[in-house]
Amino acid sequence: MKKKIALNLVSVLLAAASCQASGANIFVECESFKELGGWVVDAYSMRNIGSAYVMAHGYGRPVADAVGTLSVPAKGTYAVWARTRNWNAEWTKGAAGQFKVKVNGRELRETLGGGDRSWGWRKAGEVSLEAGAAEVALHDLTGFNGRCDALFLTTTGTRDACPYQGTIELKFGASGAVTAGGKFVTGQDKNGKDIVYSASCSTVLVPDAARSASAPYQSDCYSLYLYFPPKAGKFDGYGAAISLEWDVAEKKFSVVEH
Ligand SMILES: [Ca+2]
Repeated sequence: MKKKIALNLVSVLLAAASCQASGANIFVECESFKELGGWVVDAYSMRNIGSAYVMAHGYGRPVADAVGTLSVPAKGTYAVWARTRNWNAEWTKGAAGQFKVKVNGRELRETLGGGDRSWGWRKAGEVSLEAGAAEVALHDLTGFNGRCDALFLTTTGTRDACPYQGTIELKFGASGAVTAGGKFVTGQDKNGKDIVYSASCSTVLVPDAARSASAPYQSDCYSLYLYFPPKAGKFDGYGAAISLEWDVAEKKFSVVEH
């Protein structure tokens, strides 16, 4: 369920579950899987999430599994997170595109594709893995456009929250433009020190000069997305997305938390 937080300050910090990430992390893009099965690569949400995703386009019949290979750095119990969304949530309560994640042929507990319409990390389950290669698969259940962008397996944060979260800072400039920056803890180095990534978006929301200064934003819904460019050998590639609503009467933004 959505809730709103009023933004009255020039700058506001959104504490999105600060984390103490450590241990082993594995990140994999689903569109890079060695076999896509019946899943197709779609780039429709590139502007919002910074990546392509795979989609089970089966005209109502479940499609064949998409299968990828993981390189597991260390033995352990891994929480498995999938970046996905419920694409039909704004029209119906049910989820049309449902799927599960399989690791080494075993289905994980949670059915994915439901919940909120926005893209986010949803927990697929937990699995014990040995160091070395492992096989991961997306197992379609409905054949009706389930979507998955990426998978993240981690030996930390196995209970409640994906550890790949952090803090987003919004800044409202004098011109009405909104910029955002953020810091995310994405792991620990060999000395146990947090690895903190910073990112900024310089031109996220720019008001239309043709509108009045008091109500520069016409549409009522905006999304901000922080993107961490991939670096070789490190887990990264994504930040987080937030949604803003412009209240015309109040002339201020609200942050919509999904
Ligand atoms: Ca992707």
